[in-house]
Formats: sequence, structure tokens, C-alpha cells
Amino acid sequence: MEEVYLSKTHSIMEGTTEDIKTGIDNQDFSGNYIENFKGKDAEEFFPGRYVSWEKNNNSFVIHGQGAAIEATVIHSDIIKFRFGNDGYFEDDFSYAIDPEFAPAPVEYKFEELKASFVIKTATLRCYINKENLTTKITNNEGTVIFQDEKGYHWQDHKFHGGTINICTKVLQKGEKFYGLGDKTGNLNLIGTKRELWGTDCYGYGNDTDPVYKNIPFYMGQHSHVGYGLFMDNTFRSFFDFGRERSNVCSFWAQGGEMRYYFIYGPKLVDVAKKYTMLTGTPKLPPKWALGYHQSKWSYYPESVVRKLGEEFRSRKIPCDVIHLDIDYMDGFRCFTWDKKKFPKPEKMIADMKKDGFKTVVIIDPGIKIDKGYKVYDQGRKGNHFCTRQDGALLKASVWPGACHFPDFTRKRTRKWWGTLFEGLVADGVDGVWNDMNEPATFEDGTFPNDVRFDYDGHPCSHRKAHNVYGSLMAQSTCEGQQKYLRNKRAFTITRSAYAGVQRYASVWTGDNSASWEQLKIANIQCQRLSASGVSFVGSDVGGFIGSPNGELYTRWIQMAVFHPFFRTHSSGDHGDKEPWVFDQKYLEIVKEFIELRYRLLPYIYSTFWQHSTTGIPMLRSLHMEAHVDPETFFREEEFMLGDHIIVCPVSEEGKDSRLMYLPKSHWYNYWTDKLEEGQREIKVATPLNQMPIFVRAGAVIPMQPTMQYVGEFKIQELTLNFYKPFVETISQLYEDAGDGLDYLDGDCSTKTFTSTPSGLNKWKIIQHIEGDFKTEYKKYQLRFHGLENKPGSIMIDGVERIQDLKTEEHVLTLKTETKFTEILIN
Ligand code: NBV
Repeated sequence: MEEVYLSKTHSIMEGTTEDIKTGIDNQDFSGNYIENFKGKDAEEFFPGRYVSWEKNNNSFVIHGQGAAIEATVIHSDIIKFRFGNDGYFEDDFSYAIDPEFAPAPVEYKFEELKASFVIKTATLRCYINKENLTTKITNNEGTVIFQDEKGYHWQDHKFHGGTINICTKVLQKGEKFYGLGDKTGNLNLIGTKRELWGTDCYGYGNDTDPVYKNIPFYMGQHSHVGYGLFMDNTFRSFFDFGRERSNVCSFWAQGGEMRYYFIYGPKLVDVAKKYTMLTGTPKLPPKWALGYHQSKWSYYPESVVRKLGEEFRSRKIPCDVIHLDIDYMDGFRCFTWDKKKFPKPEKMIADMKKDGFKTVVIIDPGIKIDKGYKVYDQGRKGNHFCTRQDGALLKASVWPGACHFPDFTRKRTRKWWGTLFEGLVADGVDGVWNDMNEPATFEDGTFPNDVRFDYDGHPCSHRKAHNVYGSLMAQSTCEGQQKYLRNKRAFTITRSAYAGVQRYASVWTGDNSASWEQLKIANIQCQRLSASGVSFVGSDVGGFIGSPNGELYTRWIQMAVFHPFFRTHSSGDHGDKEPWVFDQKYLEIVKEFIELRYRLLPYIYSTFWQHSTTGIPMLRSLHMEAHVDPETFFREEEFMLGDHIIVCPVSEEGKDSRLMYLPKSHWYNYWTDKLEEGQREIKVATPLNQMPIFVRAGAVIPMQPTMQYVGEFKIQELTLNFYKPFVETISQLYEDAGDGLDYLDGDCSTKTFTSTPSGLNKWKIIQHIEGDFKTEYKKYQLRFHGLENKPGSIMIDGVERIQDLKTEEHVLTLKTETKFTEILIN
């Protein structure tokens, strides 16, 4: 056993040696303790035997001979662990945990047993072994969920200073792993080792690791029980899901205190929800941000942008947002305009706005070293830029040439950065896109490790700040915009991120390529991000690099209709990617699907609201929908958007049918209304103009008319699609003004529909309205799906309406006032 363990220790070292090959960790004392490790420098330590214990509020601190362990009951399903080497803990500071997260009082018991301590909550038992301070967590039924193998231990590298904090757990029989942010590769992470060190990975592939984002949260499931593990540590870290030893799952960080949260499900979807409540949910975005976005590196000059808008409108392809990439700036100086390309940006933006287009501009972190350039001068005078270990300013090259970089880990700098958006907002800019914030540089890929950061009063080096840099840039960008937008909602996109980024920004999956494999990767990345707290996700439709053919572009658009962030982007080097670049037959289908996106906006917006208020991911992989169904464990292409829609993108060329799995329930084929029973694989027709879309029986899917942009005209009538239920099914429609902050003061409403089968051919729908938001429309167009024959009677609030029921293809329709309470179909 000991030998096996040593080999593990050795492989951890190998993992870090790889880092040296990348040239990242070899420059200074703070990073190179691995480089000179000769096998003798590092010593390994364990917490040792229990010596004493103490209680502080909901925390139990158990002192061992070598380290102390603190276990805090956050919630009956969440226990937080911290480990203090040599008996002392670090300051308990986190960028990930939502400052507004206020745990409710929780009941628990702490007992001392002969060989262990046990913390008992309503759902969990957490045992801490007196002999070696290892832990084991079971549920009330006694199922072991999470159990230390060697448990917590650390390696000191005394010659150079620094510690690697490690935790090894028993990998349970049949255990599956999900989450971990934007990783590529299979959805189930079993058998892989992954690294978190945000990297600008242009043209990444399925084996590229690390990638852009750093979300140290994964979910495990075995014995029909799901749990989550969130290691709140921003140092370069690693997760091994049984790759080095098939019976061990381990995670470690190259510095910082070992601090992790154990989150009990038992359903995986509940794990994701609880993790998201812990790290925060987004405020509602402006509704236009859920429309279609068109981007390219870069649209310029002004005439090209105007022409782009005209093309969309004249071709009647809906579009809400145009993105301006780095060439809008004067010599890539952030917060400036190239006045040759855009002589009057505020006029152009205002004109575009009249035509329904919002403008989003890119902002990178690198500030050009250029005396006389306002932002640079302010940054210098205000001491906002990062410095090297010896106090000199960090200098590295990005698009503008040599740059300095703001220290976003300093509150005062975040505030200053926020003020820079005043001008852009005054110009009419509606949203900001943060790029290159891994942080990426041209020389060494990122900053040298000796670069100093404030870390909000916890001074540190780049080793600790790197993985959170992008998130803090996004936070400061979002807060800055919000300040000047006043009663309008901010919209931010970021490429790099740490856990909790969802409170401030949406994300995209970076510089992907135009291939069928990449469509599949984007699908998995978006599901995985969604499971990791970040629901507002999307990929560059069609691939950033390269040119998709018409079919690939069409299939990608079809998938992205069901991704919360929906944008075509292109490097511009390899041909354009506007919908009309493709042959007419593709263009027509692309247009139809973008129109479908707009019709679905009430459903998508309500799903966003549900995510924002409950933490439930907007995109849900099948294992989240049906966590006890073994068929779902390795399924990775089908996904749910919200509670009631499941889709399965077509990810191969020339396919006129494909197989997909429908989880337990009854499902209606969106295209034909054909009813399918779930918990089985089915073959679905996939002509180019269709992607498999299924709607849950019993669902109410609200739809609005097609429009060219959000708010183009006042909606006269909202369509409610009622799908005949097999069991009681609940659907919710959330409505507010779609922009502005009045919803936070209650100017919104929620309509809850409960659809129940009440006997043979009988069906009852109850509408419960909360809030009195005044909708534009006064009428519903009801569409009943799944009724084989015209019913004998349809009563709305006691009034017979059968005479008004119309038959249209496979649906029965009826118009009614919106304020009904009960519909009875007989
Ligand atoms: O700003 C240019 C690009 C941008 O279009 C892309 O979306 C980012 O991921 N940016 C990367 C920098 C250059 C990449 C080669």
C-alpha cells in the first residue's frame, strides 16, 4: 500500500514538472520550488493524531499533531472543510462565495465517539477519525458518499518555500464525475486528470488542457447518490479522477490553504443548484442579450457596421446585437475609438439602436504604455497597474504593443476601471466583452509568477491571482457599466473565469474551430459550464477559426438556438460567417431557426429567471435529469434547456436521422407532435431543416411572435402551447419589462400553470398569477397538443368554449383572456 502511495506522490510531482515545460513556473522563488525538486527537497506531512477540539459557532476545529481540521456546517447538505498546517488557518477569504449567501440556521449534533467524532445533520453523518483525522461522509441511510483514502496531506518544499496541499479520496465503485467548468473531452470525467490554470488556448482541441476557465467544482455520483466537491483555491490546481490510480480520486493545489465544500444532492441537479446558491446567481440580463448576436474580428469601418445591420433587416433575419472587436479602438487603446474608422461612434450607435441593434464592444486588460493616453496616465498616477517582485511595473505585449495591466484584485483599482466605462456608456454602448483576461500575453503566454497582487488585502504573487484575474476583471467591468447605465441592465461577457463568475458575466468558450468535432465539443463545454454554476454560456457559432460549410453552420445554429448565449463569431481571416454567406437553402433554415429562438424567448427568459432565483442550471445534461437511470451516465449530446425541452444536436455531416435517448417521462416531437415514451433510445429523423426537439408531456411552452429584435413591436397575443399531461406537470412563465431594474422592486409577475390528467381524456389546467406586471398583450392564443380527437367540452372558468375551438394541423386552438384560473377539458 505504501508503495502505491509513493508512486502517487511521484506522479503529483510529474504533474507539476509539466508546468515547467510550459515555461510558466521557472522564473522566481515563488514558482520554482518544483523545478529544483530533486526528490529530496519535498517532505510529506499528515495531520496526525487528534490532540484537542474546540467549537466556534457552527465550526468544529480538531487539532491534530501536525495540522488542524475545521469542519463547518453551512447547511444540512453542505459541510465546509479547512485544513491548517502546523495548527494555524489562513484568513478565510474567498472571491467565489457569494457575499449575499446567507446560510439559514441549521440543526446538527456533534458527538465524540470512541474512535472518531461525528457531525450529524438532518441528512448527513460526517466522521472524523481520531487516529489520523481522515474523514468519511455518509447519508442517513449509511451509504458512504465521500471517503478519504490518504485524505488531506501536504508536501513542503523547504528549499524554495511553498506547499502543495493534497486530498485523496476513495473512488467508489461505478463512480462518475461531471462539472469542472469549460473542459473539453468526454462529459463524464472518469479516467482523466485535469488542470486549472487559465490559458489562452487558440485553436484548442478535444485533448487541450488546461483551457480558459478555472472552476474547481466537480460532481460525483455512485450508488444513485450525487454529491459535489468545490475546492475554493485559486492556485494552479489539479484534479485526478482515477487516472493515475483507478481507485483514487484526488485534487491538489500548488499553494494556498486546502479549503473545500462537500455538497450533498442526492440528485445531481440539486448539487448543481446548491453549489450555485453558494457561489451566486446572475441578475436578470436585458432580454435583448438573449436574442441573436452577430460578431466578427472585426466589423469596421462604420459603413460596414451599418451595412451589416441593413442586411439583417432587409433579409428579415432577426438580430439584436452587433459586436465590435479590437479594431474599433485607436491603436488598440482600450476605451478609445479609431476616429478614421468610426468618426462619430455615438451617432452610429444611436442610428443602429433606432433599427433595434445593440452594440457590444470588446475590452482587453492590457493598457498601452503611452504617455498622454488618458487611461494609461490615470493608471500610472493611481498606482493601478501590477508590479513585479522588485516593485517595477509589469510590462508585457499584447495587441497595442507593450502594456501595463490593472491589478483587478484591488478594490480601488476595480472601482477605477469601472469609471472608464462612463464614456462608452455615454456613447451608447450596451454591453462589454472581456477578452485576453486569463491573463494572456504574447511573450510567455501569461504574467511571470513574481508579479504582485493586492488580493484585497492579502498580498500575493501571480501564482495565487492568475486563476481569478479574469473573473475580477469581469466583475469590475459589469459594476462599472451598471453604474452609468443606471436603470438599464449591464451585459458582460468574459473569456476567463473563476468559480462565481456567473454573478457578473456570461461566458463563451473561446477560440474554437469550424469542424464537426468542435460542434460536439461546444455542446459538451456548454453543458459542463452550466453544471458548474455558469448557465449564461455559448460558443462561437460556426467556429472562430476556419470556414464551416453551409451544413455545419446550419447544424451549429440549430444547437445554439438552445444555448443561453447565442452568437456567431469569426476570426475574419477565413471568410465571413454572416447567415447570407451560405447558399440559399442553408440561409432559409438558419433564418427559420433564429426565428424559432425569438418565438421561444418567453420560455428562455423564464428559464433564466428560474436559474437566477433557484440556481438550477439552464442547460441540464441527461444525468441531471435522470440521475438514477444508468443509460444517462455516459450520454453527452442530448441536453435539456429548462424544465421541459430536450434537444439533441446533429453532430455529423449528411445525417438524415440520428439516435437519441429520452429520459423517463412522455415526450412530444416538436415537429410532428408524435408522442414518445421516455426511458428509451429512439431514432429521430433529422432532415437539414430539423434538429430533434422534444417537449415534455404536460408542459406549457409560452411563445411570442417572431420579431426582428426584442421589443420591435408590442405583442398583441401570447401563445401558450399546452402539451397533454400524463402526470401533474408544473410550468412557469416569468415576465417583466425585459430591461431596467424595476423588477427588483417587484414590477414583475409569475404565472404558474399546473396541468393535470384528471381521468380518461380529461385534463385540467390551473393558472396561478403572482405579481401584477402589466403585459403588452391582453389575450392568449391557446394551442392544445396531444388531443387525438376534439374534446366534448372545454370550460374556461366555468364557461363552455367548445364552439370556439379551431383545428389547425395537429393542434386545437382557442383565444382567451389572460386572466383565466381554470381550464377543464373533457
Ligand atoms: O480580439 C480578437 C480575438 C477575438 O475575436 C476572439 O474572440 C478572442 O477569443 N481575440 C481572442 C484575440 C486574438 C486571438 C487570436
